[in-house]
Amino acid sequence: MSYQPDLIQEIDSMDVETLKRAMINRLIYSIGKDPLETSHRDWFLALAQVVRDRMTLRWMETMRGYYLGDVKRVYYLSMEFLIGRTLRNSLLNMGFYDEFIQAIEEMGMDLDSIRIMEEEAGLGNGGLGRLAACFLDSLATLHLPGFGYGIRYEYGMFAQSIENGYQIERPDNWLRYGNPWEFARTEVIYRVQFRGHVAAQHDSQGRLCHQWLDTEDVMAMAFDTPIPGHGGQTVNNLRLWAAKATRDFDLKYFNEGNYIKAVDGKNRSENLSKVLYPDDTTEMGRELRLKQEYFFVSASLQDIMIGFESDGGHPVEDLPNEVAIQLNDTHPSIAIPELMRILLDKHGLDWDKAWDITCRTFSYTNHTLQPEALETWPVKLMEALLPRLLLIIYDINQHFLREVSNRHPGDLDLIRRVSLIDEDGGRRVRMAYLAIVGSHKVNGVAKLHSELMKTTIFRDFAQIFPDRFINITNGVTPRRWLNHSNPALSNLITRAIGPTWVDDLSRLKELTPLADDKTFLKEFLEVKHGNKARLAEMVKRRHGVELDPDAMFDTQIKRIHEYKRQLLNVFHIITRYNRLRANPNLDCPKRCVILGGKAAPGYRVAKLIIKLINDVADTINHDPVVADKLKVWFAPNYNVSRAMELIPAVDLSEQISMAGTEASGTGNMKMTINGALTIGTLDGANIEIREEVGEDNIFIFGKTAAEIQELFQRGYNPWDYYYANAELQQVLDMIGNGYFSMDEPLRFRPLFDELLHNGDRYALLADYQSYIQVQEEVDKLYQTPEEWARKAVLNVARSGYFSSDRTIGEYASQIWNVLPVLPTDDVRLPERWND
Ligand code: 26Q
Repeated sequence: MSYQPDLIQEIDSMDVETLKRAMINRLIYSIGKDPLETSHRDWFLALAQVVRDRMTLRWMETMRGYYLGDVKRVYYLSMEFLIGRTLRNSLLNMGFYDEFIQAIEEMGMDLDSIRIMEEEAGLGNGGLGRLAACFLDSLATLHLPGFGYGIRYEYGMFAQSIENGYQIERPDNWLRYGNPWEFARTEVIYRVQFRGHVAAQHDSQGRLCHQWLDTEDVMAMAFDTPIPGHGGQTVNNLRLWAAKATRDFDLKYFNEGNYIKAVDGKNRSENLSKVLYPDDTTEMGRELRLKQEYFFVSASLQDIMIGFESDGGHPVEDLPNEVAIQLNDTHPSIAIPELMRILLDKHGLDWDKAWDITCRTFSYTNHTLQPEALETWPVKLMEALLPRLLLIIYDINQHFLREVSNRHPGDLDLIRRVSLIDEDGGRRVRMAYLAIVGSHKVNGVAKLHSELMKTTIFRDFAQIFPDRFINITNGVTPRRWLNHSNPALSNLITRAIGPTWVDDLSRLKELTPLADDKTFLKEFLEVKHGNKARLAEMVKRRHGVELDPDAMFDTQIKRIHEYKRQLLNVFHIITRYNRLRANPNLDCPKRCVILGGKAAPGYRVAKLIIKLINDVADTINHDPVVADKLKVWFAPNYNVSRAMELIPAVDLSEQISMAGTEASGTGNMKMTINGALTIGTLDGANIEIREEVGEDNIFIFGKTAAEIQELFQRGYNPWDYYYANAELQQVLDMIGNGYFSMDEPLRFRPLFDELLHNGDRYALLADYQSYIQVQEEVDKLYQTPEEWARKAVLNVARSGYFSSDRTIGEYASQIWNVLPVLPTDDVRLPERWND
């Protein structure tokens, strides 16, 4: 059929009557439900389609514009995209939220009861995955040609429930009722090879050629999700891959007459995209994980190359001018040898040319300094699973090490240290080193982290490639994390300075003079109190737990990890409890301490910390002596939706990792822009938060990264601190001796032992006193609400730097060299297409 633009019905009407008609017709014709007999979920699915319809043409026009403009594109490769719910975000970004609400209400429904029927897309663990989602929002908002590539996990991050104080994991079957946002591209499907062997032979010109043969293949099928930017003009694409069995796989066994085995094999290859690994640092070496990584990388690169080749007939040497590929941590770093494989084996390029193209195409973001969290894979596993890629990695290593030894003749120890292969204790491929060597830029995610990267884990590389290492401080999208999640504060801000802050967060600085305006401060306090009251009501309804909105909401929400030191928070809670028990009339404001976060299912200590928090909460919340001064609540199943409810209600943001361990943090930024004050160490982005908001408007405690280093070099003895501080000793003894676990007195002994007999790796004891002292200052300030509000308003006013728009602008200019593509009318329903 020929292309006939006049037949296309442009679905862009946003008036209330049209919306109502669309909603009911979608319900009937797409969902197949009788309007007289519907559930909230049916309505959600129908409404989602109404919204998606209004993005679809803009999305096609955006893609068309990139194609016609022949512009350089950026591809963001990430194992995780922690998107959360989409309905309200799309409505607000597309700009018809109010009309939509009115339409729903006129039909006798309310948005909230429908909106919560949406399953959240929890395709990520925590910060790294959520950062990828914020970046997609900013790319589209800035009109940048940016595409996300990842895996369409059938099961995302597990759901956490708390039973008897323990974490219980349940599978997250998020696709059960269908996903209304995605388009299945049954025709966009690529073959991904595994196992087999490599045959090397010389071609007619005498060049060595490699063939990867007799492989076991899996197919990758594309699912596309439109990503609207703020304003709804640019709509980008997120492409996620699902594993499908190959047809020849089936045939082989069907022909043998073994039906069961054929179907079983099919199931096993489709398992590849079944589940997200619920581990946000250690616990590596699982074969399925490596398969997932290569699976999505191989499919993405095939797709990228097809896009490149169909776009303007560029020679392959032009790739780095047309394409930038960002590696979100090392998880997709197998892309470097994979692109080499394509250039060498498919395009027949010589090594030097292929390597030059590869390095100029890739860049790598590092998200952790902890050496034990750096990804490595056993050579044996890689040899079995990806034999051709291992050979290429060997060749990359050989070229690299030759260059190093030319520059540093005879330095054999340097060669051993920087080799892509770790030869000690079972040979392993060091993926971070591979990512550095194969990229033109390597960035850390906050100033301190980027500095430490160069002086610790990657010291040798920073000397070899001094211009390669840069910092790009993380950010968060102000659309989701302020405009959507905190309407009360957003309205207050907009009334004061107008609406432009939503896509130019630096405008928040115009709030600065209002920090001295008593009426504004009063309004700010009312907004915060309202948010707390709303949260308290929800918590009461869902969990039966009473939170007093007049109390200070003191909040630590993030993955449970020893380095993040939730235990230090518990030390403070217990100290406060002991002080109140000893002196029930102690003059301090009422606190409600909220903790939340998931522990990796195999992380024993983290799970025990959750149980401790719940046992401590149980003791304290049942003690009438402290009832009107202290309350502790562990918020179960912390995820993006819970974060959006909690963060607007936070007074005090706990960012208390040991200095030098938290690469950046992004929750810290979200709470700052929502008018919380931070209590934190000089770690990650906390340092830059202090720089922005001013040291009088943040509570900093504890040792610096340098002091921590020195402490451990000197020989840190936690017992010194135990004996020097009676309150600390009491806290530790209560935990270790079963004060909170009378039914099982030794339950928490492993935590006590970790701290006192195992060296207290994260220096909780060393930072305890300073933490407690600063908490006293927090108390004092909270007793003068107006002073507190003044500082909180200054935090908001000075938080503009932490927008991911600023972050993405820096990636675009310093790494990718991509430019915005402003929406024009030329791309709208052209007369002829494809000539
Ligand atoms: C690796 C191998 C096997 C299984 C799982 C993993 C894995 C998965 C997720 C390793 C790491 C992660 C996630 C790491 C992460 O979220 N890091 C955080 O990234 C944020 C964004 O830059 C920072 O703000 C945080 O400081 C950092 O902890």
